[in-house]
Amino acid sequence: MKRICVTGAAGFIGSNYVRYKLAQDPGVHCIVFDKLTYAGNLDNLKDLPKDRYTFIKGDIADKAAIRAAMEGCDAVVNFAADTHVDRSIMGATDFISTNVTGVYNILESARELKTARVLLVSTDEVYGSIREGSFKETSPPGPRNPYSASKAGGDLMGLAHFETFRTPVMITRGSNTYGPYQYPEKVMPLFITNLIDGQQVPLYKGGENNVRDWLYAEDHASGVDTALMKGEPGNIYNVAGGNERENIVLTRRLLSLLGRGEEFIKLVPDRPGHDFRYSIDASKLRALGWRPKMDWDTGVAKTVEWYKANEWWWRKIKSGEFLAYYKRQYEDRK
Ligand code: NAD
Ligand code: TDX
Repeated sequence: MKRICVTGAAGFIGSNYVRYKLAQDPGVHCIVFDKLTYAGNLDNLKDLPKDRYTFIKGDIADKAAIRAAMEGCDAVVNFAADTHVDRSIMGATDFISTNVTGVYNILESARELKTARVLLVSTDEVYGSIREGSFKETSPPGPRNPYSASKAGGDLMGLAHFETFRTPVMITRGSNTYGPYQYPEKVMPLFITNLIDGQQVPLYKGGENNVRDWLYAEDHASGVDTALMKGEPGNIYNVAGGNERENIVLTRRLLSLLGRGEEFIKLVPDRPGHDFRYSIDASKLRALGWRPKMDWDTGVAKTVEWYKANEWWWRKIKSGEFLAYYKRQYEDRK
């Protein structure tokens, strides 16, 4: 593959994917197409060689713009999304525009341009919550919040496009991802940066024992790439970290790594409709040769070290828009 359009690649996982892909394949050039929402940040790509990618600012909800960016590309990998559950609870209009209409525009552009491979990056959240066992790719979607409902909408449109037009669509559904360059609204970077600053961490009360399955960003990138290169069109591939932890266990691990005591935990009102547990079975992707490489203890320690060493990256983000959101999300909660 010579030229890949990677949408949303100025965000967390997309930028980790471009870093991974450029290192894996010296002959590939990436078209980075990104709207630069509050979560998009060109600093995420700063260390990458400028001649290996081309940045285009644009919105996947703008059909002409995304079509033009995809022209001449062998593949499109879509990371562009509105991604934060709590923000989707405050209002989901942008989520629907990007995660459903935007995905539809990518599919239509791929059909018109005869793009050889289309990979839609999705999430384990589309299956909903599960008390015991793990969801397989054949499990029906059961999203329970506006974010996951919008992602399920995009997935279903992708599968329908394959059935109707034979658009060569693959879908990956990853578990909770962590690592460098994650916007500090998500639990791990939020808690790490608060603790570095000597601030309490807002743990959702009633959700302390809720479970998430943690996947290191580079392992998510290699999972997406395995599906892109070896997957069968019309198929879904789960990408699981295999590291299920209760939120309280994660929180205590971060406190310990950052030398803070239990008094740094502040229990705040729970997220409405808070999903209890996510769990997916990734044996289908493993059958294509994929394995996650990072163990949880090392990955969390490395992530803490990265945020400690890269204050230049997150201090400018934890200002302006972020502070307004933080106040609205945490201080004004009734
Ligand atoms: P992120 O919020 O860090 O980045 C999203 C990127 O998409 C940003 O660069 C943003 O500017 C861009 N974007 C948003 N709307 C756009 C639009 N309309 N047009 C073009 N660009 C747009 O997200 P992330 O955590 O890196 O997630 C990437 C993908 O992975 C998403 O599809 C998400 O659903 C999925 N996913 C995330 C996780 C996780 O734990 N973070 C887990 C599983 C799946
Ligand atoms: O302040 C917080 N306090 C808290 O207790 C935040 C932000 C979260 N939490 C809890 C809620 C969840 O149980 O931590 C857990 C993880 O929360 P998030 O980081 O918001 O992630 P989650 O809601 O699980 O969704 C994530 O994983 C799937 C990503 O944000 C999605 O984009 C992805 O699809």
